[in-house]
Amino acid sequence: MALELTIKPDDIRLLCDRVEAAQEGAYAIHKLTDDYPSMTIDDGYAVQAELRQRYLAKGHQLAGWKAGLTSRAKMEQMGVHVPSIGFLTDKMARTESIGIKTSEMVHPRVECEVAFVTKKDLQGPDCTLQDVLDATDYVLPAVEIIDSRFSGFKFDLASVVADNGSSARYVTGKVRLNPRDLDLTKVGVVMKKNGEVVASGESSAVLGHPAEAIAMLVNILAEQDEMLPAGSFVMSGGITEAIPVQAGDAITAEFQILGQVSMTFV
Ligand code: 0L1
Ligand code: MG
Repeated sequence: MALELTIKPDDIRLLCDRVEAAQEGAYAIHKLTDDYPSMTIDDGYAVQAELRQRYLAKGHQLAGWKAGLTSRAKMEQMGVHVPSIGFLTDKMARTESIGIKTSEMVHPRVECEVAFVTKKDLQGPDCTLQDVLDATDYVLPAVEIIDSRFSGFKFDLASVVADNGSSARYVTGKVRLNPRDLDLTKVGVVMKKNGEVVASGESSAVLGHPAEAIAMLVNILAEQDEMLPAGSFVMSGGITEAIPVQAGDAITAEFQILGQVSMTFV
């Protein structure tokens, strides 16, 4: 099953130029549907695929995938009703010990996520939660730093998909657990900014079960004639709403059972 496009290939490339320049230059642009009101989610995925090819051609390595907008809190926060996916590269990965530069982003926000690493290929279109659990090597805690390139973090689904689901940076914690050794619907998280609790939630907020978000991601990949190979790193989506950060902020995400992930912004 291939994407059904309503925008011509030349215009897909032009929209990709805009998104790529805004991501690399860390500046805000207006949402793509302002100029292409008929743009569909499939058109957005075509822009995202073009962006991925461009980054890979520049030598970035594909590091994994992320499911986005997978909780009611996130959908309500962003005014959309369907989850999305985006790709992750090695250039987006950050460690806990080195300050994350806010000057390289427009208006970053952080969110707590359960991440998965797979040990078997996963192929849609009928991938299920159980398929994901059977294919999971381990789960680990993660914080995603999202950064919509659209002014005021205001967009529609087609635009945000083209902007690679606002992917910007991510940090993982050290604990790795077999998914059978914990109840993945009951991982409580508390996010602290500069020592103050700013968000909290439970992993069931992610489509009822974070593995459901991974299954959804695999099924969306199938619509693009792609699969999720064994060894993939995948983030399942924010458990709480995303919290704005700026230079000087220290963030700690405390996950029940999965430990904590900390980072500072400079
Ligand atoms: O990871 C996410 O849930 C982000 C998806 C895109 C929407 C946003 O920028 O909040
Ligand atoms: Mg996210």
